[in-house]
Amino acid sequence: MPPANRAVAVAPGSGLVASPYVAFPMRLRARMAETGLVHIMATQSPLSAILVQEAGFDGLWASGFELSALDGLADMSLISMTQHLDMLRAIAGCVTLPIVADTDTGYGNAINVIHAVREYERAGASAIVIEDKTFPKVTSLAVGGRQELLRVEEFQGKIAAAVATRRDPDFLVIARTEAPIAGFGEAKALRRAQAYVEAGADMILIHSKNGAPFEIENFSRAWVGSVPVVIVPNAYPDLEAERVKALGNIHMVIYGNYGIRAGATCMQQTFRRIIADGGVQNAHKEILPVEEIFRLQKMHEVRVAEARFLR
Ligand code: SPV
Ligand code: MG
Repeated sequence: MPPANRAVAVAPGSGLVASPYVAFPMRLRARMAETGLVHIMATQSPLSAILVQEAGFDGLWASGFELSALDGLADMSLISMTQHLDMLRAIAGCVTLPIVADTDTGYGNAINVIHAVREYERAGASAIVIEDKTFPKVTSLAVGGRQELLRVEEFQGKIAAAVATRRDPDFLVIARTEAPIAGFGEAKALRRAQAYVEAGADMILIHSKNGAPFEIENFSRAWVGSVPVVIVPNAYPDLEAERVKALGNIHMVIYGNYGIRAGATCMQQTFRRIIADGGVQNAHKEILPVEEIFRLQKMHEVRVAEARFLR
C-alpha cells in the first residue's frame, strides 16, 4: 500500500473514478497518458519542491546531483541512500506531486536494489531511476569524467530485482542507460535499452552530454522498443517540449539540475551585490520579501494552531 500521506482525492473530471483516493504512481501514469509528455522538475529540498508544485509541473525529480551540490559535494556516490531518502520523505510530506527518485546506480548490486525499492516505495516515491554505471558512479556531465558501464546481464538483474520487489504495479521502474555518456554509439545504446526492457523496465531513460540534441533525436527515431523514453535535456537545452512531442515516443522530460542552478544563481548575485554595495539596501528590494517566505512556511497554519491550542 502507498503511504497514507501519498494518496490524494481525485480531482473532478480527471477520469480517475475507481476510488476516492488514487495512489501517486497511478497518478503519474495517468498524467502521462493524458498529456503525452510530463514535465518533471529537479528538487533538493521541501522548499524547492513547494516552488515546483506552485509553478505547475507534473512531478518532482529527487535529484542526486542537486542534493550532492546542496551538501557541497561532487555527485559521485558520496551521499548515502539514507540522506537521499530523508530528503525524499521530507518532500513527500510537503507536496502532492508524484516524485521520481534518482537512485544513481541503485546503491550497489541487485540486492541493494531490492532494499532501495522497498525503502523508496515506502517513502512515497512514484518511480525509481537506476543507471547502468558501476558503483561508485561519476557524475554524467563532467568533461573527461571516468564513465564505466556495468555488464548488460548484471544490470538486467538489477532491473528485474526492482520489478520483482515493487508492491504497487504502477510504481515505475525506469532503466537509465549512460551508453552515450560513456562514449558508446547509438547501436550499443539501443541494444542496452532493449535488454533492459526484456528485464522488465517500464521506461528507458537515455542520457546525453552532447550539446546538440541530435544524439537524443536519433535515438528516439531509431527506438522501436515497447516502452516510452525519458530524457534529461541538461546538456542540450534547445530540445523544447514541442520538438520532444513531435518525436512521439518520449513521454517524460526531467529538468535535471535547474533547481540548484537557479537557486545558486540568485544567491551568488545577491551575496556579491551586498558586498559591492556595503550593505543590503539594494539587495533587499530584489529578492522575495520575508512575508513570502512566511507564506511558503505556512505560518498562517501556525497562527491558527496558536490561537486554538496555546493556553
Ligand atoms: C541528477 O539530476 O542527479 C541527474 C541528472 O542524474 S545529471 O546530473 O545530468 O546526470
Ligand atoms: Mg543523478
